[in-house]
Amino acid sequence: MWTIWDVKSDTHSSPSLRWDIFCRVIDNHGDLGVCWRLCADLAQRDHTVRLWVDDASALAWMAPLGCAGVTVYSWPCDEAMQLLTQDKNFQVGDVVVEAFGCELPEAFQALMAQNKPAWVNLEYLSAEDYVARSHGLASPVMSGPAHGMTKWFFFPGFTTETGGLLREPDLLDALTLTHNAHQTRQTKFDRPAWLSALPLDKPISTNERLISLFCYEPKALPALLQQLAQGEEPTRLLVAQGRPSAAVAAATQALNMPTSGTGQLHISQLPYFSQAEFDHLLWACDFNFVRGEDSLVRALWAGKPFVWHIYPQDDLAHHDKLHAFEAVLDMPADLSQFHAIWNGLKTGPLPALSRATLGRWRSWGSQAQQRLLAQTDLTTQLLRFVAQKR
Ligand code: TRH
Repeated sequence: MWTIWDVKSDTHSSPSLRWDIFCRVIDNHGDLGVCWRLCADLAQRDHTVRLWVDDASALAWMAPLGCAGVTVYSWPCDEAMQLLTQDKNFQVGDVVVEAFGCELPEAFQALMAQNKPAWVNLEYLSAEDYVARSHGLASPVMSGPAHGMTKWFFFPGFTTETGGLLREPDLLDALTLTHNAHQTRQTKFDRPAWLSALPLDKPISTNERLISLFCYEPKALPALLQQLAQGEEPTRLLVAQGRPSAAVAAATQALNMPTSGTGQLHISQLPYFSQAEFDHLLWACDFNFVRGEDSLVRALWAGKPFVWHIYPQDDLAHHDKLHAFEAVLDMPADLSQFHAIWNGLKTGPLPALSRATLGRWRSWGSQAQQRLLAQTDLTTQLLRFVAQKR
């Protein structure tokens, strides 16, 4: 079972490598979401990946078809890992990725000490200044079975001094932007066909403005629902499963609003999508509410206006993180104000999502996308990085 690494022939400029990627699911879906995107991107570039994860259950909807070149293993308990690594046929990969500082099993580390793979600690995404300072730093291992080895910090980010953002080589093909006579953007993605295939309670009509909702439990959610219900045009709110759906149910109940909305607002529940379909949702909507880490990046690639619900931290460290993000992408002041209220940094009325406002924010979303497209993507940077470290 462990012997055979299905190594593909080296047809690309960088050699095909064997990767061991370790992921612990802390909460929500971002840890696994980011790791899966990385695994699939590497496999698409002819690498072979073993993903070790302590809770792979979300892959049933995130990646129901799996991905050729990626094998998922449940993270074994220490004893089981010890047995595994004692198997003479078991080999450590060329690169080991410890995602988000998850500690690698000691038995695995012991094997690494013999085989000396490149050891990368993939960190969380932030726009804060420390990222550029810390990206690529060495962390000598001073104790334990891998004593004497070096771990390397790899920080995703929004500037050229960082490890960049995950962006698959073919993402742009699907998103290739052309301009029609009215200068509205079109993509190769067939939006009308995709929307009409959605399993919704009521078909979408062409005059409806589409807003997706993927969030935690923002205090301002009832205010948003009220604003949309009283808005100048009909809005369809497409609500993601899980916490967003529960938050909307609580908000409608608090407002004494029908669960399907009222006035200009119609609320529809979405199914759990695969990651690819989730991307399509972001491309299809006029405005996206996203959260955490991975959906933020995908909202940026969609080039549409969006609001980010940042992962809240007890020590309020997310406040600085949010401000750094707003600054690095020159967010318009009223969109910043929306973020401050949505994320609970301020109270007050949410800026109105009027047609004119969304138009301005759309230009910003498009500029942000273009600016980030000039950056080398994370996987390409990671491949260059490990080539220097092996
Ligand atoms: O789920 P999240 O809130 O994850 C968070 C963050 O990553 C945060 O930084 C981390 O500390 C915390 O988890 C533990 O949001 P995120 O990062 O956007 O991850 C959601 C993933 O789920 C993303 O890969 C997209 C995917 N997804 C689907 O594939 N289908 C769906 O229907 C939905 C709603 C999401």
